[in-house]
Amino acid sequence: MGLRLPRVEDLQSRAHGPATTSRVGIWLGLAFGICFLTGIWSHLQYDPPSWLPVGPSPASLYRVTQGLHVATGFASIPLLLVKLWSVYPRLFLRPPRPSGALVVHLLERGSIAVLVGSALFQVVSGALNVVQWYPWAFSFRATHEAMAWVAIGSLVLHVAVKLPVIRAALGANPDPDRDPEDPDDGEAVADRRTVLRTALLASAATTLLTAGQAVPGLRRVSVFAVRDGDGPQGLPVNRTAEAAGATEAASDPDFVLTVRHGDREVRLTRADLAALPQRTHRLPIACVEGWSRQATWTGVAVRDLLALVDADPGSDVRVTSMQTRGAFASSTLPADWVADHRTLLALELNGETLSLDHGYPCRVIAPNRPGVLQTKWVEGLEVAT
Ligand SMILES: Nc1nc2c(c(=O)[nH]1)N[C@H]1C(S)=C(S)[C@@H](COP(=O)(O)O)O[C@H]1N2
Ligand SMILES: [Mo]
Repeated sequence: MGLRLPRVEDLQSRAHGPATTSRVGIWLGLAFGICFLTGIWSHLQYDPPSWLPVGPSPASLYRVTQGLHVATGFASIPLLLVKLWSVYPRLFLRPPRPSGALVVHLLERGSIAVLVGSALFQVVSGALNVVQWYPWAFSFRATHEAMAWVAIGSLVLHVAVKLPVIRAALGANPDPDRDPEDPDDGEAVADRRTVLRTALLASAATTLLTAGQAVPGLRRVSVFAVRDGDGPQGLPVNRTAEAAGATEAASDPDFVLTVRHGDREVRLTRADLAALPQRTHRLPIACVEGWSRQATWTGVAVRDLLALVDADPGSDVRVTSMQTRGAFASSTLPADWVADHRTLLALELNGETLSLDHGYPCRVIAPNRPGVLQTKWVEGLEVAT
């Protein structure tokens, strides 16, 4: 017996085929759609354009959108795998003979390759970002966003092309591939149900095992969560002072914060900051990696600090930190956030002096902001002109 490439017919199990593919496809499309929209939202929230109706309220909005983004991303993984399994025999379809049909065939295959490639890239790069492993040289954020457009574009094209097949598979006849003449067909339907049930269960399990990092009641269930909710002062730490190379400067007793507005400048020691009127607010840290946690923060409102240098509270403020290594050493607080009295330069967390890893001597905490922009170890605030 000679060796030969398998043919589609060799690989047909009873659960393969459009009925399975379409049903998994609906769940996958839903998860991917939510993941796409919340992802674009996150991208916009990093640097809100003026046309975007987003501000400091509601304070937990980003917590919800980013929690959904990461949860639906993880939910997609088993669905994507099952969907690929349900169609893989088609990889061995032989191209048609007439050359016109061949062009259409190649175009269709090409668009599927782009869709599968970009979808796999999104879930893999997203998952690796969550575990903070960056085995690549490109910018995660820019690439993940660009590929999101490629994936959603090819998905829309794919659904449009397959609409007749999807319609037939899901159409008036609830079990379109059931042939009443064929006694075996009841089993085919049962097989398909098993595959679908397994896909949904695996997807729900993946979500449960990770989503607890954002949903308080689930924390104990979510053994796969990257942040279990533990950390000094009841809050996980994303990057320690040591990792950011901030330990030395941040623990210097001669620390001063500089607040600058044009040529007006005020320098404040930590004792000076503690002597200013203090405000306390309950606000979440909502990391882009999906974990989030509420905490009680006490400190000086950024707008009160601007008043010391006669700056309008409706100004953008550039925040710089003492960090010497890695990204996110600085951020810009947009005017709408600065004007909000809940936007703090925090000195205390959950009733205690900030620990070094949470940003001692002072750090930014603002409502409805991506975690990466809640800058720790702050040494400078400068009104942007
Ligand atoms: N200077 C500085 N601030 C930073 C970071 C950083 O790497 N450097 N990480 C940010 C990220 S990604 C998050 S999620 C929050 C987490 O705050 P926490 O470590 O106090 O929980 O801090 C933010 N502030
Ligand atoms: Mo983060």
